Amino acid sequence: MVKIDQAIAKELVESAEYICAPGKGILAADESTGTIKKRFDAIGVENTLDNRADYRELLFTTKGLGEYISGAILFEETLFQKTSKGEMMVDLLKGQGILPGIKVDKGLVPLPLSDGETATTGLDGLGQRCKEYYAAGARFAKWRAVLQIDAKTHKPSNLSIMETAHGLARYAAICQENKLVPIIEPEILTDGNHDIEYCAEVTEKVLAAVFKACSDHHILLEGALLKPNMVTEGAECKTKSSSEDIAYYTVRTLKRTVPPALVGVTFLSGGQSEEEASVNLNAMNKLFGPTPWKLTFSYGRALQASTQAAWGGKPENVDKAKAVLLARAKANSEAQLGKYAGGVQSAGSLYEKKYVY
Ligand code: 5MM
Repeated sequence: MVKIDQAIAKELVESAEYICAPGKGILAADESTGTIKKRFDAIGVENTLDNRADYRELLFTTKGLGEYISGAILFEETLFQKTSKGEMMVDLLKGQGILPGIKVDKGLVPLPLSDGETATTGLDGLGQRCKEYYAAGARFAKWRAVLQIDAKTHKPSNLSIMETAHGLARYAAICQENKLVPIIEPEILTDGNHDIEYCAEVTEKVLAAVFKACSDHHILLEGALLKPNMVTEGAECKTKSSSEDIAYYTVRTLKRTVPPALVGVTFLSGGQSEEEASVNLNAMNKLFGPTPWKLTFSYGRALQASTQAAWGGKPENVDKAKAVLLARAKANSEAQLGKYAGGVQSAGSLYEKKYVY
């Protein structure tokens, strides 16, 4: 059995545990240039380098954010970017006790000879990039694989599951060798009319394959994080599950597949509204905790939608937008502790059909 260097292992464990401290979670602010354009289009902001910097400066200078957020995932541009005042973005984060993270995948391509399924790219040269990201201050990384779900067309196919598991495990090994905690993100999309039980079945199959591949690739689970979808019904399913049902099926699926050695599960929000994402996380921790791994958040849309709407690209709205971000971060922090009472101001549904970009 190949063993990871003990000094590296120690650092990985410390970083992963830091991220999963009680009441803390991750702000996923790693939208690629194309994705942030969609967010900016929705609020009438032009997608320029300066506007992207202004927006991310707003996020990272929100006073008190570090009380609820322990890590922020950045797009490569942001990791090396300065604010208008010449400060490095990563220094803003570090000043708040927030670990900088980096999205290292290079996006999706069609999986050849499949029925429209996708593969994630970015393994070539990843080791060298990880070294540069670490030198720039990153301490964890993220790689997103995307799977479709459809009983009629047998999706995800075995090929898609194998590709996902292998790609995530290879990426995780390269990250760990380079002192970055890997966030392993196999996202099963919510498109479709399937019920929650079918989602549970598929999620179980996918996670089992992912952790088998992690074992084959000698991943140090004590220095790694999983970023899965919650188990829910499809977006077009007529029967809507309660947060208790979502929590039950999600925790049951994790217990069947995720080794207790893993440090934490940091959920994606996957098109849930901000409030749903908080309430569902709260239900898991309140009704089914404690679990062997921390259950927390790594939300993109569900932490930023109201903030973006409040900002609208206007300097005079910056303080208001910061207050909105802080309120949602606090709500999710409480949800991590199973103490969220609900009702904090939030945006409506954030579902996007075919979130495959
Ligand atoms: C913030 O969005 C992340 C990057 O998206 P692109 O690669 O499409 O630009 C995304 O990976 C995100 O971290 C996860 O999907 C979770 O985000 P949500 O919005 O589902 O919580």
